[in-house]
Order: sequence, then C-alpha cells, then structure tokens
Amino acid sequence: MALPNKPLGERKAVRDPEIEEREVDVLIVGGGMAACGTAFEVKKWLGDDQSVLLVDKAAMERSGAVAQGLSAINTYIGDNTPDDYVRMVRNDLMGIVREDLIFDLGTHVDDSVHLFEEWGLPVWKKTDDGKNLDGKKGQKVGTLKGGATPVRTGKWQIMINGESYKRIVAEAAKLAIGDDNVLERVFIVELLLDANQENQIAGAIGFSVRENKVYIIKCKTMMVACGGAVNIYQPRSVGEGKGRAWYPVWNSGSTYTLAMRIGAELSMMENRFTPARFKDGYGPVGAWFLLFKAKTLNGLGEAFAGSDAAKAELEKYAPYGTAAITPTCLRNHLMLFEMKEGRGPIMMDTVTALAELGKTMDKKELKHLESEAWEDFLDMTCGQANLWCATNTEPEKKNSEVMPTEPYLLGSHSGCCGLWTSGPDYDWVPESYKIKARNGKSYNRMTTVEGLFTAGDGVGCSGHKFSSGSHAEGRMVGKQMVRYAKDFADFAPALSQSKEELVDIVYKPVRTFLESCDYTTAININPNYLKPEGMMYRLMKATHEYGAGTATYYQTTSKNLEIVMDLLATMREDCEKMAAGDLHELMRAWEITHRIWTAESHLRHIQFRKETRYPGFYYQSDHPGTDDENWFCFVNSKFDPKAGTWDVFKKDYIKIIPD
Ligand code: SFD
Ligand code: AMP
Repeated sequence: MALPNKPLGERKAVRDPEIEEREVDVLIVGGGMAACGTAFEVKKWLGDDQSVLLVDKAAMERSGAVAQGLSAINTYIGDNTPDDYVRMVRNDLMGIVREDLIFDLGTHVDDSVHLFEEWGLPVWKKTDDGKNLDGKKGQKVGTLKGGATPVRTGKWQIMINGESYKRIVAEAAKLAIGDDNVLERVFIVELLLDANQENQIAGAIGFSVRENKVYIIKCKTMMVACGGAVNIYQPRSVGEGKGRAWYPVWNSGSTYTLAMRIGAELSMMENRFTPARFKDGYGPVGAWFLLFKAKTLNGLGEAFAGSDAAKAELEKYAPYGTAAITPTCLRNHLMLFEMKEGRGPIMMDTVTALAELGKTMDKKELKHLESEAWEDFLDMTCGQANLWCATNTEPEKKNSEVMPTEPYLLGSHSGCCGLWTSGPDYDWVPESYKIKARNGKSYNRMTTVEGLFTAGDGVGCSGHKFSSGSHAEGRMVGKQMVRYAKDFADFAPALSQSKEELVDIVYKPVRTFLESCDYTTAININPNYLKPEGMMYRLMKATHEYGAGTATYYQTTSKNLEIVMDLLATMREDCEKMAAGDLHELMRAWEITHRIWTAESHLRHIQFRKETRYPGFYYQSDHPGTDDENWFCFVNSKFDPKAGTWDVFKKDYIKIIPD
C-alpha cells in the first residue's frame, strides 16, 4: 500500500532520507501487465522458504499502459495457430524477428485471456446468427474457455468492455503475492551487479515518491518490466510535453536504461513505433479499421490506400508490402506519401462506415452501434471522446483527422525494440538464441546479465504481444525466475557499494539542490544546477529536429545523427548537475535520465543500420530503402559499465517457421 498524497503541494525532499533494506529471492520491478502476470504465477512455484517483492513506481490498479483501460485484446490465438501468429508478426515487422520467442508466446497467450474472463473482464461474444453481444449479455452466453465465440475484429483481435481491465488484472496479482509483498510509489533508479560474481544481478535501489525514504533491495533474481519509452520525442500536443500522448507518459524508458547500464545486451533499438492515431486526442484506430470497416481518405476525398500509386509504392517493399495485410509502418508510409505530395489531411471516414453498418440495423441497433463508437474511446483513451465533444464531432455525421504521432519505443505493441533474451529451452530453438547461465543451463527470457529477466515491452525482436501477451510472458518469466532462484539457492547477493554510497546515488539531485538553492532568488535559475523540466525540453528538441521526429517527417541523415549524438553526450554530462527540490521532481530527474539513455541507444542503432528497414516509422535518408543483402540481421548493442563504452554489432537472424 502507498501512503496517500499530502494535502498541499509536493513533499519537500530532505538531505538524509530514511533507508529501508530488503532481501528477497525474486524481485519484480514494475507493476504493469507483464509484472502482474509474473506476480500471479510466481507464488505457485515458490517454495515456502522463498520470498518475492514487487515494486511499482505508481499504484498497480491504474499503472502502466492499461491504466485507462482498453477496448480490445489484440492477441488471442483462438482457432488460429501459433505458426500463423509468427508469420503475421514477421510480416508486420518487415521480416526480422525472433520466431522462437513469438511462437512460444503464441502457445501461452490464450490462457491469460481465459483468466481475465474468469476474473470478471467482459468479453464480447458472437451469437449463432452473427450478432454482437457486449457487456453482461456477452458474459451470459458462456466463456471463451467453454467454447463461446469472441467478436473478432481482425484475425487476432477480440473486443472487450475493458475500462477496468487493469484493476481486474492487478487485483489478481496482489491477491496472489499478498499486499505485504508489494511496494507502490517506489521508483527504481539503478540496478546493481553482484560484488563477487561477474555479470550477476544482485539488487536494485530506488526511492519512495511519497516519503523521504530510499530502498536498497537485494535479490537472487529479478525481472525488470517497466514498459516502453514515451516523451523522448517532442509530442504533437503543445505546451504539455508531460501531458497528452498515446502510450502512457509515465513509461520513461526505465526498462531499457536500467538493464543497459549494467551491461545487458539490447536488440533492435532502432525499431520504433510511430502510430497513426486520431489527431490530437490520440485515439487508437484499430477498432475503426477492423470492427467498423472504415477507410481513410486523403484531402481530395480519395481512398488512397487502394490507388495505383500506393500499390506501386508497396511493391518496392515486397514481399511485406504486397502481403494480404500491409505492415503497420507501410500503412504510415502511404499516409506520409499523400501528405508530402500535398494531398493531406488524412481523414477517417467514420460517416460512411457507420452508415454502411447501419443499413441492416433497426433504430435500437443503430443507437447501440453509435454508443459502441464512443465506448471504444471511453474504455481506453477517454481524452479522444472529450475531444469529440469539444469539437462537436458526432462520428456518424463528421469525419475525424488521422495523423502519425511522435515516435515511441516499445517491444509489446507494433514495435520490437528491447533486450536480447534467451529463447525457450526446446531442441528446435537455435543455440545462438539461448543464453546460458554459469551452471550451463538456459533460462527463457533471461537477458545477457545472469539472473536478470524481462517481459512485455522489455523483450526485443518479438512485437505484437499486446496486453494479453505481455501478461502471459510475465507468467512465463515468473516460473523461470523461481527455477533460477532454486538452481542458485546458495547464491547470496552482495553489493559492492556502502549504504551511504547508494543513498548518495539516489538522492544526488536533492543534495545538489539543497547545496545551491539559496544562491539565487528564482528557484529554477541557478548557475550550479539545472532542473529536469529544462532537460526534458532539451531532449525533445534534439530528437525532434535531428533524430527523425515529426519536425522532419521522420527523416534523419548521417550528419543529423552525428549532431544529435553530440547533444546527447552533453545532456548526459549535464544530468550530473540535475537538481530536485521535492520528491516529484526527484522522480522527474530520474525519469529524464532514463529517457536520455534510451534515446541515445535508439539513435545509436539507427546510426548503425545503414538502410531504412521501417519506412513510415523513420527514414535514414542517406540510406533509403531496405538492403536485405547487408542488413537482414538483428542489430544489438552493449554498454560496458566499467569502461563506459558502447559496442553496436550485427546478430544473425534465423528463420524457423517456413512461409
Ligand atoms: O488500442 C516502474 N495496448 C494494447 N493492448 C491490447 O491488447 N489491446 C489494445 O487495444 C491495445 N492498445 C493500447 C495499448 C496501450 C495503450 C496505452 C493504449 C492503447 C492507449 C498495449 C498494452 O497495453 C501493452 O502492450 C502492455 O501494457 C505492456 O505491458 P508491460 O508490462 O510491458 O508495460 P506496462 O503495462 O506499461 O507496465 C509498466 C509498469 O512499470 C512501472 N514502472 N516501476 C518502478 N520503477 C520504475 N523506474 C518504473 N518505470 C515504470 C509502471 O508504473 C507500470 O506499472 S491499442 O493502441 O491497440
Ligand atoms: P491500433 O488501434 O492501431 O493500435 O491497432 C489495434 C490492432 O489492430 C493491432 O493488432 C493492429 O495491428 C491492428 N490494425 C490496426 N489497423 C489495421 C489495419 N488497417 N489493417 C490491419 N490491422 C490493423
């Protein structure tokens, strides 16, 4: 349980916080979909003498990407096969993915969906005569597990009434491990390697955002699942870099930074997700394309996606571009093509779509259809519904603009950046995909740091897991962590830094602030420090202008990349002088530090890959088009914590599932 917030203003930070030390077998960092899956599963396998702790920077009931709820579960295999799931993900991500991880996930994901339904999540069902039943009506016709048919939007997606999705999933997680084993409102700052055992995870340090307290937590094994990275680019929304975005603003790249700073190998960090969204409200488009069968039109009112020009453009990217489902990046590419040719804006034709569907409906059914259109957003992105109200938009009467947003980094949605992890220990999994611990055994989803696991947005090369897949992957990791903790029962984690040294790391921004804040009259202006807010604007300006942000239609060049790398190096240096006067600001200081490292890894990878593998997500203008001969491979990188240097290199792609 977290302490309630204070009545007035932010809680001031003090120089010497209280220190709380913990030691557990299994530590779960994050409280989102993946972490809830781990918490739910882990207890079943833990021995009575083994312990677990989950640490979330927020409150689990509403933390992470599913905070506002969702209106669809995008991965449910059902009557499809895991092989086909691999083919879909591979095509959407332009060919280069880890098929072992994706297949493995495909065989497990439905079980999580069945659990969600059992825990009370309403799943829409189809009647025998093809009608949709939502809410309680859907629940009455039986469960998915019992054989009821879901309402499929696309081949993989099913509709839910999901406003309370995260609450339902978090409740099960908390019940499984018990409230006493959950720390909420605690932000993890750094991970710690073991003092004696090379490349072995040993713990984490963090602080409470509600009281002046630093946590030092030792563990035998850990999962870091802090979601993706948001607000590393200037968002399209103005005056509120910290306000509206599509993915959750509180996902600040911690997963990648925490792991990379202790030397874990990253993979495909060049892959970003630039989603097409309803402009300004960031409403997702999936339900409109798939459930309501809407089309997008250019500024001339033409359905451009089927035009000869579009087909010619897609053929350049065959076989992906010419597949039955156009990859997400190429769908963006076609929109950008229209806009650059002067045929914008792009409009979602909600009017025609609803009119078409309404043709076979009576008045009551039509009203219900209209309310479903609203509910899609009320369940998931209520800001979009607010925007419709504020702009007098009734979707049956007025079309809405769609726009590619600022870029996001994530590994669970339609992107695949993240950590390089071990595949499952099956004989069909290539040896080069298995990461062995010092006992010679491999552990599914373990990173290249021994005992450190990840899931959801953290696992690289394996996108399209979405909420359900992230939960299922978390469960898989839970089991593996217990196996690891049992195999290394004798391992006693030891830290090389003293308690004081660790507190000094976490509270450095507070101490910097307190030392110099009296020097000037304006608290934010001081020659001895800078504030996280200023750093945020610096990062966003640099990536926006040079790192293929919206400012340049997602284009960058080798020279631009050189400039932004230089700016990032200075930012990292300046982070040492960051100051925080209260606990909220301390969190902001650490968030922006994590964002800067994440952005740097992203751009280093883009710099290394001399082709444009994901047109529509970004363009390396010196290297347009894909170059299979040289670049049909993963790009991995590793930061050496001792030397402070980076290594970026190629890793072989291995095809497992035939076309
Ligand atoms: O419409 C720290 N997602 C969708 N998934 C679906 O199945 N269906 C949809 O409809 C989806 N859509 C969608 C989705 C997300 C969002 C924001 C919108 C719409 C508007 C994607 C899923 O939500 C996503 O794939 C999973 O949630 C990913 O799970 P995970 O566990 O990898 O990340 P998380 O849930 O965001 O959790 C992160 C946790 O980490 C905590 N945290 N804790 C301690 N210390 C730190 N330093 C921390 N940093 C972060 C967070 O608090 C959180 O608990 S649609 O677009 O397609
Ligand atoms: P989105 O709302 O864009 O996040 O998409 C939700 C789901 O629908 C994801 O599985 C997407 O891959 C899929 N999707 C979205 N738009 C389309 C489209 N035009 N064609 C096929 N699949 C789509």
